[in-house]
Amino acid sequence: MTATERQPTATWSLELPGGRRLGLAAGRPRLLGVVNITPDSFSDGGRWLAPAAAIEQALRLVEEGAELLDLGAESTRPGGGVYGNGAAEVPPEDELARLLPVLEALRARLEIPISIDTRKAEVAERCLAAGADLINDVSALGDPRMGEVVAAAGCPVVLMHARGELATMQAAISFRDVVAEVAQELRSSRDAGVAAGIRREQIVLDPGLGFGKTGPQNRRLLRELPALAALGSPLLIGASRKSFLGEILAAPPDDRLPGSLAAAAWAAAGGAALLRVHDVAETRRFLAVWQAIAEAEVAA
Ligand code: HH2
Repeated sequence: MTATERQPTATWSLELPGGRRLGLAAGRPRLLGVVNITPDSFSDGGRWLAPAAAIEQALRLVEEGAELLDLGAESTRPGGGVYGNGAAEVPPEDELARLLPVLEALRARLEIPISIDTRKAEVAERCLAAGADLINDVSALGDPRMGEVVAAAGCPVVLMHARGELATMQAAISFRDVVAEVAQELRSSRDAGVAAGIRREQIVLDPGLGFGKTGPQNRRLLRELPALAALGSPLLIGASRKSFLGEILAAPPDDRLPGSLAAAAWAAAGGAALLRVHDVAETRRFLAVWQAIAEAEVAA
């Protein structure tokens, strides 16, 4: 094998509710379009809070090439760093009041998988009953009932790495070897999911860029993603518009696209299977060229 030859690609087939399937491949990431139905998300808080605005934004992202949608109704921007005290906690009934009208309208119109970005088992359960396909849990089963809810639905789940509480996690960051420790803690989260009755093949792992990590630690995780890909589960990467890109570019969240694209390239090269992005059209076009170059030797 020459230095430029590609390794065989790892693939997965996740089972969605209703017997549908979601095929994933390492290094050929599918795009998960972010719809923040929140007043306070770090990059677009308040823009899509009204159901009609959120629905329109979701349909636009699908038009632009999103292959999945990620609906969230509670900002998770961490406290203790650039975001001050971090996001306010949202009671489950408020989270559901924001999510359900949008989810129901989109479910009636779209076939593509819809993920719910929530840390609460009650919210996950109600949304799965209303037609959601998978759960994106940034607390990796922090709610003691989440494992049971996901296992009962049989749906896929994203388990994201984070340490400590959202409100303070940027304040006391301490890793000796961020890549090794995140890998070890993701493995433990996956084991906990399996112990709760979730099938291992339904678990997606995410290093949680920006969650309790410094800029250099986020960058190291991206550069050394193959070490996390070696865990054998599909990887989701959420780097889009994050402050570790902004601190290099000296740019506000809506002016970080070049950084988001650089991160997307590293994520794809490192074996990501899913990218969570705000700028779907641009990322789609960027990755089309990146992919064509990456696979040139196969076609030429
Ligand atoms: N990042 C955010 C939210 N959810 N989920 C996963 N799996 N991975 C991530 O990196 C991730 C995530 C933060 O981004 P955003 O939703 O745009 O902002 P906010 O949390 O302020 O709503």
